[in-house]
Amino acid sequence: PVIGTSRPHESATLHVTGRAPYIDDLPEVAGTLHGALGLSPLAHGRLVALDLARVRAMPGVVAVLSAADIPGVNDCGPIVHDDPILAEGTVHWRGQPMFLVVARTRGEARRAAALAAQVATIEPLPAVLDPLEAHRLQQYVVPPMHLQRGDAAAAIAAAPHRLEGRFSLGGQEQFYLEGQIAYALPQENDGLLVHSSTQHPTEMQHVVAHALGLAAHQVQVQCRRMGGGFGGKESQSALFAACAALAAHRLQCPVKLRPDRDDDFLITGRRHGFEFRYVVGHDDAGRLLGADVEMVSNAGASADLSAPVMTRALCHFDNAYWLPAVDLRGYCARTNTQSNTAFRGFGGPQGALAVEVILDEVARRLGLDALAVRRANFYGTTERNVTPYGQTVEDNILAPLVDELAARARHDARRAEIAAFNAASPVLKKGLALTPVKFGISFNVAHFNQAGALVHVYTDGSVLVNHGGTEMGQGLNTKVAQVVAHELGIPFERVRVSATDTHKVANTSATAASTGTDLNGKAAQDAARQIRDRLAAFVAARWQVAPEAVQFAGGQVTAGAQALAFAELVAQAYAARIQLWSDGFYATPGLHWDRERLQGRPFFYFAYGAALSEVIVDTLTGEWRLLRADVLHDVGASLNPALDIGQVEGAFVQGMGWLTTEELRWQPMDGSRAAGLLLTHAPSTYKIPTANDIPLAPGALDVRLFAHRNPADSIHRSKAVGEPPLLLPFSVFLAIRDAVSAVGGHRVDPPLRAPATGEAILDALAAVQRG
Ligand code: MTE
Ligand code: LUZ
Ligand code: MOS
Repeated sequence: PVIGTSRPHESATLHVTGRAPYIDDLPEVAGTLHGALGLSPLAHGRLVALDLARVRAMPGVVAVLSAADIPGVNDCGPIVHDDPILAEGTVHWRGQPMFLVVARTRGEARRAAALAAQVATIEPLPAVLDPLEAHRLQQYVVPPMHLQRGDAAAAIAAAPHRLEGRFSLGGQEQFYLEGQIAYALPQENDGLLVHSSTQHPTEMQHVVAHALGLAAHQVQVQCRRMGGGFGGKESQSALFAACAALAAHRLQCPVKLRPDRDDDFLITGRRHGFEFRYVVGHDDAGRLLGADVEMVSNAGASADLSAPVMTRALCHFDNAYWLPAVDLRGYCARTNTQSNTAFRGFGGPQGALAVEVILDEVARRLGLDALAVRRANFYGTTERNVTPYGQTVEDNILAPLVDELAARARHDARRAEIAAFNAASPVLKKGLALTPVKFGISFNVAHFNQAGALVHVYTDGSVLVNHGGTEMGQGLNTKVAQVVAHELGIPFERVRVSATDTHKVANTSATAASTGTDLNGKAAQDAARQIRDRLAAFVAARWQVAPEAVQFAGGQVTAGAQALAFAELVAQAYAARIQLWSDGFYATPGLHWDRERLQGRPFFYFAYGAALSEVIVDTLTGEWRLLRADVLHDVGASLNPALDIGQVEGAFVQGMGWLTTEELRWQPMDGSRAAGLLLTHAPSTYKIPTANDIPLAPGALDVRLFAHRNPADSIHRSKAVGEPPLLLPFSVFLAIRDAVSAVGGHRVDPPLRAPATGEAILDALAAVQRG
């Protein structure tokens, strides 16, 4: 069978042999010019003048373009239109592009662009880097949001126990291995072809068309693959696509724009850091009775996707738990930093980690096992099963999933073993935590939940598929090819998926919110079914059988004893003038959402999972290691277990990096030369996990898939996998907290911030030792 089997990624061989072409590998058309961006040297200021003549005089420079050269709208913001492509009037963060240099070579363009600080006259304005300071100033990129159920204040007042606290959570750089890039080529009659490394070709088409004053049908955007996106190329690929297109259109020459890693860090935003303030009321069993939470996200300089990110944060504060009364307020603070954007989980991880930290504290206060407190709060199956945003949780499998993991990974026994170890080990302390995940699947903006596909069957029986989704390494094209091969009953190898292209499938959504396979798999299935139905009707008439009796499997088409090779049938159908290609469409059913009240049914279904992590912490140095992690994750009926396990492992390690080693620091506005600079703008100072950070012992990162079929009518009853497992390494963070609190005999709650760097761990240890 082709569904449910572990096929390698469609480009696996190309990836590992270095033969998978990314945009910078495409053969350059003769006459290609290269762009580089001149960046703001200040975090905030009035842009009074740009002496571009000096830049134009640099060797190799062909043109220097600024906001005034944009013929259409100077905007690349995805929802709120507050994001200039090139700065106009004001600069809002240190690194904001002010002008575009186009030169014969990339080196010449970069050397000329490096004059930015010398050629810009900027009158400094006060800059705010800290989201809490912006919050005090009531400086937001979108209006505050409020999600409420019941009377939280009354529930807290009436509760047997009350807990109050704060939690600080850092942002995260996507660190896609292929950086942002666009290559724009002028086409006949004012057309443009833009190769863009983007999760959202249609959005790139719109931004380019608006910026240049063109119609959408003049702009073709193509993306064969990305070397990772992780949300960072959902909206923020637009600035690069627009700049390359602007120069190509103006100069009528091909123009490539590939910022280096440092510029990519300085220009683009990342995961929103969050600051939480909470008050909860709970009972003796640790059940949360009321929660009053303020979430302040660091939105950066513009709105970008901050509003839907905050919506998802608010709608994932419940994580796996029934919360009878909540009062959740979300503030997207405007700061003078890069504009933060989508990153795997899209606010969900931030919101859900807050409740996990709260439950961890509740358990410690009550002297109860944290897993017991979590279980006491789980959503029910027939009652206690409505989310604060009004959606009933109909597919809850938390209890059996967590029971299975806890048994397999010997949770209770290991708790006791760790307590014994810690009692005998004054310096090295072990910690353990088991955390669950519930993650809502669908875009929380209902109309994005649609997709299209195009399936061509050629007369030799080979098949070409285009769909609206983009391949960023996650294996979407492999899964869609599996779906089409299954419908037509042909071997996987007979199906090829080609580049995503706005000239083939129109009006696509971003490949995001983990919905790539759910949406595009269904659309491709629709297209393939139409072709199969036509072929079935054709052959049924010849064989004198009912069309439903015709089977497509194993490269054969059969009805009873009659059989024909698929390729032979296709050739005959072509001769009989049967249409051998089709489009397909899908829109997720049953979704509705009231954006003002934050109520409705935003999600088609939920994906679940749980992880148990064990760490060891050196309490003298703050160093630690992950000793073992056991994961049980729900992907419904897996379309491709190898790809799904790869997604779970990758998300686990990526989420672990976010919560432990990846720290973002900006130079404070201290009057120094570096004021406002993102100091951690390269791999030398920003530490992502490596292969050495996974547990060393063989099999010690043990990822398994929960046996389950999606009760919702998803593609072959599978579930989305891209983002939900990013929440699994909450268990690593809380295991570190557990180890730190062991120092104080688990009497003191460690004030451990995230990321739990060595420094943060030492700070928390010091606080615990003070008592
Ligand atoms: N996996 C790889 N290898 N590279 C990526 O960039 N992005 C993640 C996830 N897995 C990503 C990835 C994010 S943020 C999302 S939303 C989903 O993949 C998008 O793809 P899907 O909807 O097809 O799962
Ligand atoms: N909502 C969501 C969105 O849940 N995930 C996304 O990636 C997204 N992107 C844009 C707008 N809403
Ligand atoms: Mo993923 S953050 O939805 O691109």
